[in-house]
Amino acid sequence: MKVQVCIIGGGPSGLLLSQLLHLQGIDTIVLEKYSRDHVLARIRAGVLEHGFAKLMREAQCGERMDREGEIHHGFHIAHDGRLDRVDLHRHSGGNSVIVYGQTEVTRDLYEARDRLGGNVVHNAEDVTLHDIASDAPYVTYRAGDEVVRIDCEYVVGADGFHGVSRRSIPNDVLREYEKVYPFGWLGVLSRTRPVSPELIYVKHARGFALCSLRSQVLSRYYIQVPLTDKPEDWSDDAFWAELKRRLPDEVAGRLITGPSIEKSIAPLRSFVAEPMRYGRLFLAGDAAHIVPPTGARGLNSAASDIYYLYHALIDHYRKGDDKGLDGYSERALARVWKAQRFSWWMTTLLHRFPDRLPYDDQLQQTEMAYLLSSETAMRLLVENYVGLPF
Ligand code: RFL
Ligand code: PHB
Repeated sequence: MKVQVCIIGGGPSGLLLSQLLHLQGIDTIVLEKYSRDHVLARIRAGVLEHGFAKLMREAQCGERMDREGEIHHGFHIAHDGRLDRVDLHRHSGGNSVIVYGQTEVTRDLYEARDRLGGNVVHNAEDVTLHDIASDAPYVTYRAGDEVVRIDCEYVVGADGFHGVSRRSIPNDVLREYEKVYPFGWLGVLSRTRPVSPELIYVKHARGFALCSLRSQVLSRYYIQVPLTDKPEDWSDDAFWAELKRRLPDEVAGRLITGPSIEKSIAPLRSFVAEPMRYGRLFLAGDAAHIVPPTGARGLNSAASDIYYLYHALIDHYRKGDDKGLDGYSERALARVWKAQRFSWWMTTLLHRFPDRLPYDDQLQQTEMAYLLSSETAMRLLVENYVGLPF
């Protein structure tokens, strides 16, 4: 089989790129390791920036997002028993974010791919990249006993942090920058009314917490836990009790609890791989970079990669202009590092670090006080949270 662009990974990055390219008459195949049900069972991001939403609309996948997603003009920061509001709308000059789950984004993208007859292969095992430094790369995968070969012009590695694409770049070319945080987030999804119509990020002496939502009947809560904890260690009752301890009294008093529908622990990590291009391989999304979820940047960073790559491929196929492809890595990384900086900053501001010094506590408190008293500091936060321009 021969296609123009072979995309590895059927998460939001891979599906969005294949949909956008298809609409421009560029031929793609998506190779996904797992079943569709498996991909759609993952609960991840909840906050989308406008740049991402715009791309979804351009991909003709924005209809349900615009109907069911909630526009949020602000969020809250809870600290020292108080609740302060961050006014996204005011400090960004009218911008906001959309609360719409990544699971729904992915579902909409799959449905759009089906509508156009897009080629998405599930349960593609042993995906292997070949000759990516040559002008004739190809990818093989196994379907049962059969090995299938896809010849292509370009390969896009959108196969997440644990994928194979990044590992196909030779060690003497690839540079990796990594920071692993000494804690994780225990997340619970429950069919209960959210405690607040807007998100609440909580800084507390017992550790960080986050009150988020998927809709007015579906809540998503997180608490910071040690890396050694397992989801089975936490009964629903223990989770709700710990969350309540970290919330200001007036918020804890109105928290509605219920059985968890999903419970999982995500370790917190910052990671960047450079370069994001090697020969005919282009990396996009979590395959190239990871952020701790505190700043809600992960999926949104993937969106700018897809935007740059999509336009670079159009320029190549339409005009024979390769400037976009040649500059892709540098351009994408410039924005990726800004998302890294912001996510690290939000994480440092709000979490309790086990090895911190009393000096670090003082700095953290000063940072919070400064943020809440300075319009300039607040604007910096908001500019990054609503998303820097692509
Ligand atoms: P994904 O979603 O990991 O998809 C990669 C796909 O590739 C497949 N795959 C392979 N396919 C073929 N062959 C192989 N060898 C393969 N290996 C893997 C996988 O099965 C998968 O389907 O990467 P993608 O598409 O780049 O998307 C990135 C986002 O998923 C991620 O950045 C966000 O979820 C991060 N994130 C958030 N981002 C936001 O922008 N806003 C948020 O509010 C937000 N909240 C979060 C988050 C991530 C979280 N976790 C669990 C880390 C909250 C949490 C808790
Ligand atoms: C979520 O709803 O899952 C969520 C929201 C905001 C974040 C991280 C996760 O910063």
